[in-house]
Amino acid sequence: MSAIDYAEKIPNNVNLVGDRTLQRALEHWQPHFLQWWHEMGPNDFEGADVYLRTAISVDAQGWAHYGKVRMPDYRWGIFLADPVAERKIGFGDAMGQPAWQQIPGEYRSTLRRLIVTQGDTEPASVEQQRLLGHTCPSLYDLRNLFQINVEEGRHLWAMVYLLHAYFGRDGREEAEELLARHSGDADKPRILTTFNEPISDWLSLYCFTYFTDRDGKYQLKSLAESAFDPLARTCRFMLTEEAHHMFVGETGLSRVVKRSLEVMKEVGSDDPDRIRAAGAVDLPLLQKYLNFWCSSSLDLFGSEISSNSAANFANGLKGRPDEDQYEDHGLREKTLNLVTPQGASDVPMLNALNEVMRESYLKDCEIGVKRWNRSIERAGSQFRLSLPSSRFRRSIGAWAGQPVDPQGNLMQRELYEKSLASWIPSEGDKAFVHSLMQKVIEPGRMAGWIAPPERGINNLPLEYEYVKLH
Ligand code: BYC
Repeated sequence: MSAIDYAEKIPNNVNLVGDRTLQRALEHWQPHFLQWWHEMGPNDFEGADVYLRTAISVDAQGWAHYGKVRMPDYRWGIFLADPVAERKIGFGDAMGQPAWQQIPGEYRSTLRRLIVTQGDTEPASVEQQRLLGHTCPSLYDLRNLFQINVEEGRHLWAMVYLLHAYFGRDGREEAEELLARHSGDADKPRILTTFNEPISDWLSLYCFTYFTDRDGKYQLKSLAESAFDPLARTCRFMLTEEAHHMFVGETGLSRVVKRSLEVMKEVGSDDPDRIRAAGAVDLPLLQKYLNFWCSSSLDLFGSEISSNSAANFANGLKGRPDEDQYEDHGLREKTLNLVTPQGASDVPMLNALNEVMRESYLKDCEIGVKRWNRSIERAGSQFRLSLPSSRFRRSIGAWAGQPVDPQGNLMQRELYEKSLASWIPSEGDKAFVHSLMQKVIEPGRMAGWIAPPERGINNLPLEYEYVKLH
């Protein structure tokens, strides 16, 4: 078990003090990060005391540290999961060879691109969420938002450490660029589309943490298999933090469903207008938000047929999540039958790995939907939530720009354009959701559109003052 050295300016468990040049380079980047946090992080909450969880070691017990912290004082640092002795590469053409502690020259630029793409999403999400504090449904939720934000900040540190430690001057330049691109910026946007979408209401936040953070889980799991051991170790630790983000999404959406069902019972109707008039989210509206964020997040897996994915796997840079569960780790002989708008064809499995991952991601997304539907059924409603087809509203890959309905059927473009407003949130829907977003900050109280959570944080009561505002 590695203890984390909190006596240092940059808390770490990588013996930073033993590499003065790297330490100086990261200490040079640190004030740039803090300036970015000040300008682009949660707006107006720098003086608040937030009940946050901080890692004190990278094992399970190390998570037990909770306390009130002002966010700018949060101890962002560099934490890698403990090394596995004599770890071997677990897939691809170099399977069985020792994992790399340094990057082979020929994979430098590809690995840098992967690390930069991963790193770019972390500050992007903080930027996307920066105004949400002003409309929090409760102090409990506000605290969870800030917990996510500081951890995304730490995930940025994780990638910046790798860039500084293993990529020399190029890496240092990329680390600066990670703070220079901004979500939704017309000139310097974030790299991946979903991270340029505005998150201006809490329903979107719960969808984002349900769908987009779950892409994070899948991508981190596949990078946790990497032959490049420092990347694998840092992703393994990031995954332990990611779990809370998906928890916020799943329980957030469950609470929205629960409240909608209560209001349906109260007004004795499932008429969307009456549910909205009573100040709750009607289920068809929730379905539109699911359609939007799920389809956007499906793009994050890349094209169905991708030479990048084939090379990344064959060269040992990026595996499949939980590579151990498979029997064949080379995949040179396998094919997958893929249906594209051009028809069905067998493609080499190596080139279809983005699709393999997207399919298992969708299965994981189904789990929450099934649970929500069970509570809807128990409440006696006929309505059922569902996930859109992976062909719906795609901007990347074989189905990009195709007029496809949420069930996956190709249709006439004109009808598709007309129908889109009934499948994803219209301007009117967004205006309604925004009208619900009123800040609630009395300890223990909840906004009217969301049910309270089942329990508080770290066994504290719901009435606890999770954020002390000044
Ligand atoms: N938007 O062969 P292709 C997270 C680009 S989320 C814009 O189709 P490939 C988090 C692609 O970059 C996890 N561009 O796909 C969640 C490539 O461009 P270049 C983030 C896109 O390369 C919540 C070109 O299209 N981590 O952690 O096999 C909060 C052709 O690419 C998009 C990662 O993504 C898109 N949606 O796979 C906070 C892991 N999709 O390189 C955090 C690292 C594709 O030719 N990234 N493109 O200029 C990767 O593994 C891969 O880059 C991708 C794409 C899976 C994204």
